[in-house]
Amino acid sequence: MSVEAYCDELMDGKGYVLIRSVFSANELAQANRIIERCIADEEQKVTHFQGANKDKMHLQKRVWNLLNKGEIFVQMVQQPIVMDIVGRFLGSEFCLGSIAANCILPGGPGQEPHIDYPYWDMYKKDSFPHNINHSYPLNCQVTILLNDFTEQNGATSVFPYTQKLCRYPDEQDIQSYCDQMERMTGKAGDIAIFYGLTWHNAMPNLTSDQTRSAILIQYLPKFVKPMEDQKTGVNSEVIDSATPMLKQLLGFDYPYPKILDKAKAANTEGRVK
Ligand SMILES: O=C(O)CCC(=O)C(=O)O
Repeated sequence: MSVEAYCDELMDGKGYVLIRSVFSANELAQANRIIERCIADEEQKVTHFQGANKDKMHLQKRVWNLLNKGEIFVQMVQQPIVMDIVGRFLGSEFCLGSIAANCILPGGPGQEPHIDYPYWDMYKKDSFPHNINHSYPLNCQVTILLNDFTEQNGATSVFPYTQKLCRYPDEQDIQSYCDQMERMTGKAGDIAIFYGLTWHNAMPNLTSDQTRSAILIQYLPKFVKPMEDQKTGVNSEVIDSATPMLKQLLGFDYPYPKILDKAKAANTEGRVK
């Protein structure tokens, strides 16, 4: 499939595509080893989208800011096929909004259907620009399957074509569209690319012995503020050895906001008397 065809599918087709066998067993092993260590060490980290069952929230773990956690994530975030597709979809100077792991442990409850940043609070429609619609995208998500995703272990669900509705799903929407729901099942190393306006959610992990882990990468057009603060959150060692692509992703090539007169922000030199 061509880059154009992928973009058409994200925009006007189902809103998501699966690409098989993008990452090798060796790359997955490196990523899984680090993430397993992080989730063993850290306090439970709940996701920003909660499922219905609060008693089981500790069975979902999130590891944020992966660029600081290992070189493998620095490589994954710059995967060349993904760079081509996202660069066409969001414009060539796109940036990184977030890279995190989402692990659904056995018995983990999953999430409710939602849309992703910067659309994440679109239930307040009035806080978004007049006439906002899906026709030019402010988000592109990539999910890297770190182990096989099955219907049993909580493979992400997705509601095809809902990106075109450009709205946060309510209870009634979910009832009306549930027959059309599909699952992003696949093998470890596959990736899903989707437009974050497409309703989706992690599903409950019904197994008793398999953790379902994914890396979630959020890409944004150059002018949208990243969700994770890349410039201050990413370690200087990562920044100092960054490729030109990574520097772009971290927002170093984009000059705004900027002070455009001689006055310094913190003093009154520029005040007109
Ligand atoms: O892990 C998943 O399957 C989906 C996670 C997700 O959609 C999110 O946390 O925004």
